[in-house]
Amino acid sequence: MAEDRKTECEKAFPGCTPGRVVGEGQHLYKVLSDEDELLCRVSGGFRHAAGEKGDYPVTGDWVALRREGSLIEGVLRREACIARASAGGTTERQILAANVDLVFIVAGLDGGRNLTRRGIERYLVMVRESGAEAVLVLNKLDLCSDIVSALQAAEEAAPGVRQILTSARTGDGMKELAGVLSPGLTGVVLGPSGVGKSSLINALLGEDRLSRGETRESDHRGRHTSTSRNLVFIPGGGALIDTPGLRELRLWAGEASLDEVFHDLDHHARNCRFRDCTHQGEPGCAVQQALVDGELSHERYESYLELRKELNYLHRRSDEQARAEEERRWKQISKSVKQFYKGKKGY
Ligand SMILES: Nc1nc2c(ncn2[C@@H]2O[C@H](COP(=O)(O)OP(=O)(O)OP(=O)(O)O)[C@@H](O)[C@H]2O)c(=O)[nH]1
Ligand SMILES: [Zn+2]
Repeated sequence: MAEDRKTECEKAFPGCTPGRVVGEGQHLYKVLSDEDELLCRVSGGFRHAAGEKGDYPVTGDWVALRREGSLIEGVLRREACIARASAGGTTERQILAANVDLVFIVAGLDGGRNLTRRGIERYLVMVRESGAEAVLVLNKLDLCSDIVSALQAAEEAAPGVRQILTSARTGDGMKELAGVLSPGLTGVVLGPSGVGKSSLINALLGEDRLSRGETRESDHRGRHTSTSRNLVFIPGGGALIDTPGLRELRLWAGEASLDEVFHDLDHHARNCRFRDCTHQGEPGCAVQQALVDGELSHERYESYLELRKELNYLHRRSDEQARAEEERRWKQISKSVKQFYKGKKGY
């Protein structure tokens, strides 16, 4: 148990003990403390104080626990969080995992749709936004017929990002993977369904803790089997959070994270004539020049534009929502004021 969490917990929530959320279900949280693992709910006070969904605990959170009644009284300070834009009507930040140091982005080397450059780039923007460190795990090495091309594609999509080749089936690369996750660190495993996230975690655990689905041989896609997020401890190493395959990864990130992931493009963009150059035909655009000179690939450029378009849309949407919310609040206030004066007249 981290000592600083104890101090923090005692200060903010006297009488409570700190614990870590190791699993989530409907309104239920599995919380591990120094003593044991408890199935908890949030307290009435917590619910009262909580504003939005994002205030509720997620896997990886440190929480203040009141043991009598198994109640969570509060969420302790969060470090790097992995988040995406929620699916559905309103656009909100949805936290998938909290207090994360490392993110293992898993891709499959078995062809099909398991190693797409766009997919990797999207995850990288997500990780950059969180502040955690990304590690690219290229799994199913045993099924790969052209390792050189696969590595080249991965390097193009994720320049400068650490890569580890693994096979959960044969055990290749597992030592290197385990070595990255030192004791005290928390990692999260992200990637599309069927790339072998659960298999990798099981191989690290040395047992079959998480259920596995069988891949349909015909289309390389695994069935969606994992249902909730779990945090497990790797023997002799750190902790790992398993997420269900993210089918719909809608980004929640700022422009800066995009520019950092596309630092190769951004490097050219600094020489554009106009500071607000969109790199889509303005005169004196250094990005266009880099494309002509072959210093930047068209594929990379297209990826960048696509992700930027998505982020612009996200930012517009959340601005609109914020404005609508503000308007609604003011209407509510002026209504209350009117009612107040109406009431006064009656006296
Ligand atoms: N040949 C081979 N098969 C693997 C490897 N890793 C995983 N698999 C198989 O791929 C399929 C999917 O593996 P899972 O571990 O369930 O994949 P997942 O990413 O956790 O999938 P979701 O739970 O749906 O997100 C299973 O049939 C595994 O046995 C590997 O390194 N080599
Ligand atoms: Zn430009």
